[in-house]
Amino acid sequence: MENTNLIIIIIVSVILLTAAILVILKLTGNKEKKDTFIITGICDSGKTSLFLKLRNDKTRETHTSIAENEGRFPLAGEDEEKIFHVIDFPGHYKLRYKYQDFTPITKGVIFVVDSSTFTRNEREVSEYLYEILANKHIQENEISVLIVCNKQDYLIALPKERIKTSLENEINNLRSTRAAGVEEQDEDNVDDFLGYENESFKFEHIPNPITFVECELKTGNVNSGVNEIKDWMIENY
Ligand SMILES: Nc1nc2c(ncn2[C@@H]2O[C@H](COP(=O)(O)OP(=O)(O)O)[C@@H](O)[C@H]2O)c(=O)[nH]1
Ligand SMILES: *[C@@H]1O[C@H](CO)[C@@H](O)[C@H](O)[C@H]1NC(C)=O
Ligand SMILES: [Mg+2]
Repeated sequence: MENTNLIIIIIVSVILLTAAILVILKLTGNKEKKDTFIITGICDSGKTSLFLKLRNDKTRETHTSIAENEGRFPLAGEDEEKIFHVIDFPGHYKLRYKYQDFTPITKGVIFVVDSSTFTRNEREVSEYLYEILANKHIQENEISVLIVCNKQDYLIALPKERIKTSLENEINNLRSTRAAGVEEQDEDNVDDFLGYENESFKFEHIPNPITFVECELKTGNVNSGVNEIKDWMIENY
């Protein structure tokens, strides 16, 4: 008799405990909902121009001190039901690490490059991209990264293939000098070595899907590349 009571108590406890665990998992799962696209890149690359092109007129915009622009909106000219949370970060050196606060809820990273000044800024651009790819959340969640090679309207703009190769070479160099000391990033947040130790760095060696697109955001050109960016966002939605 006492035995049956004990068994009933155990069974009830197990059921209650399982229910509690499921509820907790559900709650924390929701909090970490990944729906954010972050737009990053060094100063003047065209981040704000891109943000404005993606947004449609019906945007309900919210401003915060950390971002230049932030909003939840359907992409201009696309399905109104699909609401994207997009944050345009300022590229100023001091604010550059702010994107890290959002990597736990990031769905995709849009990294904007000025293709017309790339040669001059190669090092700075590569260092910034390196930091992003080395971020713990970006790595663990294998976040997709879109590299937008902007300002293709300039004659001197480098094509995306050239930018890709240069970034790979720079990241390869950075990787070997990196181990010594990491900058302002949280040490827990970074894994310093990208790619295979036995081969020179290639984007194909990391688990994150990396895509390159060419675009021009200033001109009204219909083939401006903005549609490719939107398609990528919809694919990663
Ligand atoms: N020629 C040209 N200029 C661009 C293009 N995209 C942006 N710009 C200009 O580059 C400057 C910086 O753009 P902005 O979007 O403010 O860059 P951010 O600092 O990354 O937000 C602005 O003067 C833009 O008008 C482009 O595709 N072609
Ligand atoms: C280097 O290592 C990776 C994974 O560890 C492996 O897939 C690749 O074949 C290796 N390459 C060479 C040249 O040994
Ligand atoms: Mg801006």
